[in-house]
Amino acid sequence: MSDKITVYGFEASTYVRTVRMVLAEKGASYDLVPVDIMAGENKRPEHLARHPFAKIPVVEHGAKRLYETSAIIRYLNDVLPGTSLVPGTAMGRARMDMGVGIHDGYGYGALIGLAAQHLFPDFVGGASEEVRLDCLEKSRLVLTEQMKLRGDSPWIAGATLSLADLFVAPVCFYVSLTPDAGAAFDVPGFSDWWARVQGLESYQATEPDLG
Ligand SMILES: N[C@@H](CCC(=O)N[C@@H](CS)C(=O)NCC(=O)O)C(=O)O
Repeated sequence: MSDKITVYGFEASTYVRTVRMVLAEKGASYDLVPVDIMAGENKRPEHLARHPFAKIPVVEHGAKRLYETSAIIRYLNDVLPGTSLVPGTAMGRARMDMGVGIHDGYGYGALIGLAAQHLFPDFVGGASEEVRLDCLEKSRLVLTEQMKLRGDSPWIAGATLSLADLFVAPVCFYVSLTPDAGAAFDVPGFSDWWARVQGLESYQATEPDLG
């Protein structure tokens, strides 16, 4: 495959990191074009032309352009050589899809909401004890359910790393930087999985430089 890959986003974004972790797992090279959401660059006309809902990431592969992280990473997994990040069984794929669905539907808001209370409260309308406690409770529920999906397996969807793990890991990174990490992560099975994630080269290579 010779088409160049371009990722529009910035390295502090968890969804962008998910895409970058997939690219790292596949050993693919790419260009990262900065779109700083903290500076509102995602709302500028040139980015709205790429993503009408003003989000990052957007990925271009040659002449093809994609947005929505789950679609992007499914596509990258299919077209790039290397170990597949999608399980080979129907139940494995269902577990992965549940993990991704839990993350998109409930997990991202809860975990980033919790991290934001400590790390960037101004970006979410200011710190609020009520919001912090609500996000903490929801984060624990989400991580409990992700770990129930994992069961006795090393990874969320089974024996091998999948796209579900790569969705959940970047938001956990932010929570790990907060004083609520102990309470949020104190759910059955989390510590094993988290240690495994932190050992991934793709996780280490994409850690954002927060200055
Ligand atoms: N549904 C989108 C969500 C992406 C998303 O929420 N990205 C965040 C950064 S991690 C963003 O662009 N936020 C900018 C904003 O909401 O203004 C996807 O799956 O790609």
